[in-house]
Amino acid sequence: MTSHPPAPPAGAPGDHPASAAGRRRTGSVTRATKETAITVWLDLDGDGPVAVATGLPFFDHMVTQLGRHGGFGLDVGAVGDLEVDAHHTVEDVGIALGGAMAEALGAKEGIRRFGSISLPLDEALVEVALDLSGRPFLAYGIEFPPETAPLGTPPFDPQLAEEFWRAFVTSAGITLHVRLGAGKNTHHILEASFKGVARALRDAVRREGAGVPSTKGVL
Ligand SMILES: [Mn+2]
Repeated sequence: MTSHPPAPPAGAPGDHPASAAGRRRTGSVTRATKETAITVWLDLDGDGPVAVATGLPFFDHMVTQLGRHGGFGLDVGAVGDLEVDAHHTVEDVGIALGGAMAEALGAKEGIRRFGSISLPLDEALVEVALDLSGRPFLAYGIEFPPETAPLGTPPFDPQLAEEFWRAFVTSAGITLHVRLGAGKNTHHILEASFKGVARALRDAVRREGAGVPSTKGVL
C-alpha cells in the first residue's frame, strides 16, 4: 500500500478549463476491514499523476486505465487477503474508489452529468453509458464462460470486473450500462470496458454550466 497520497499538483494543465472557476474536486477514502486495507485519492481536475498498487497486476493495469483515460489524478493502494482470492480486494477497491468519486463530485454543480462511448480495442468493442444520477444501478452485459482463464499473477478472475463495477456504482451513486458489442480476447474486452467507463466519466464530470443539472434541483 502506498503510504500517502501525492499532493495535488498546483495548477496542473488538463482538459478541465472550467475547473479554475470552482473548487478543485478531490476525494480521499481510507478503508480498513479484516479482509483489506485500502487508500484512495482522486482528483477529478488533475489529469495525473496516476499510481495504482493493489497486489494484483492485471487489476492495477485496469484501474490505471480508469485514472489515465478519465483524465484524473488517482492514487490507489490496497493490501488484501489475496491468499483467499482476489474478490475482497477488487470489491473493496470499488467501494473506496466510488466513495472518493462521490466526495469529489460533491453537489455536482454545473456538471455535464451524462457520458457515453463505444470504445474499440482491436477486435473488442464495448459500449458504455452512464449517468451521475445519485442512483446506483449496474447493467453489465459482459459474460465470460466459467472456464475463461484468469489474468496475471496473482490471478484476476475476469468475472471480478462485474463485482468491481457494482461496488463502484453503489458507492458512487452512478447508473452504469456496459455492453459488449464484439470481442474475443479477454484482456481486450476488459481493457475496452475500463477505458470506456473512463472516457464516459471524463465527459460526465466536466463542468460546463451553473447549477445542478436536474429538474429536481438535486442529484
Ligand atoms: Mn492491456
